[in-house]
Amino acid sequence: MAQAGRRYSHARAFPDAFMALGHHIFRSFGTPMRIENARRSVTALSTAAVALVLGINVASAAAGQPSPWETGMQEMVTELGQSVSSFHTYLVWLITAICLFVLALILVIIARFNETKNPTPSKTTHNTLLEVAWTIVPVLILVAIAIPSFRLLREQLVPPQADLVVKVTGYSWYWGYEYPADQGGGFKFDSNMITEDSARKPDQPRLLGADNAMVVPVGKVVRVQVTSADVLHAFAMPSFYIKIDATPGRLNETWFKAEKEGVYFGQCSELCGNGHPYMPIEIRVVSEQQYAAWLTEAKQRYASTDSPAPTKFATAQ
Ligand SMILES: [Cu+2]
Repeated sequence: MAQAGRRYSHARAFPDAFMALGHHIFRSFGTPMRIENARRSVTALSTAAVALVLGINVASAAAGQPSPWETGMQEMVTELGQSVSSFHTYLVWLITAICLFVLALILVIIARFNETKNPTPSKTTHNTLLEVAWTIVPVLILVAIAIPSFRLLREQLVPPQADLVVKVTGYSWYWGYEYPADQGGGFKFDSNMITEDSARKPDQPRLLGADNAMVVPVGKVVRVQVTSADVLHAFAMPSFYIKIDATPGRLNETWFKAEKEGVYFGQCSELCGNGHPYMPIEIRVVSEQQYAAWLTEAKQRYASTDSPAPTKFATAQ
């Protein structure tokens, strides 16, 4: 479908789903259609409409980074992210149903109770059953939203027992990562955006690739402690469904458990100054063996002589 849309020269100007929709409408006016064609068009139309409604990109969204004309969320690689993504879809369906219901009511009113059809309006002012119903039904809808919503919020805000703690510090305008010594680390390093196109690895998109990535093992609970050394920043990784403020003088905390190995990209998400768009976050999720190898290598590469005492994260607050 997305391919069909791209045949037009102005295809780039609209999201794929929208183009596909336009393409099929255009075709249905332009040529006499046979029944199968009509049926196929209806299927394509409804698929495009559903894609638009659900915010799903017809050209599927890639994990770890944004893709052109993506309208939905990035593919989630944490269980929490997947739950939130499903919750989002559930809400869109709910909102759609409510909108269609209200639209239907308005249309009925326009058709049946206009001045011509209904010249002498009824003087009814109260209807107990109706009034109870339109109070209770919205309450039930809100409860149906609140229960899964608070469950997800709790899951997000109460971190499980961590396998690994990483301290992240926002600077103007780069990130610093610190791995505690009692977990095989004992080093810290800075992570800057790679500015030279030629210096980027093939899997690093422009403006998102960092010279030193944060590396974590797959399937482990990683607790991220976030602070800032100067102004407000925010540590955000869309594929993990995390975003938390980096505030000077305060230690914030979030967590994730990445289920899939890969390279994931995020950005500072608090307007922090003129370098704000140039402080990407790159997280490489690797196997445990690769992580162990990286730890050994990182300890030598980032060996620092200025702070021999290991950082005590437990007392950092
Ligand atoms: Cu920032």
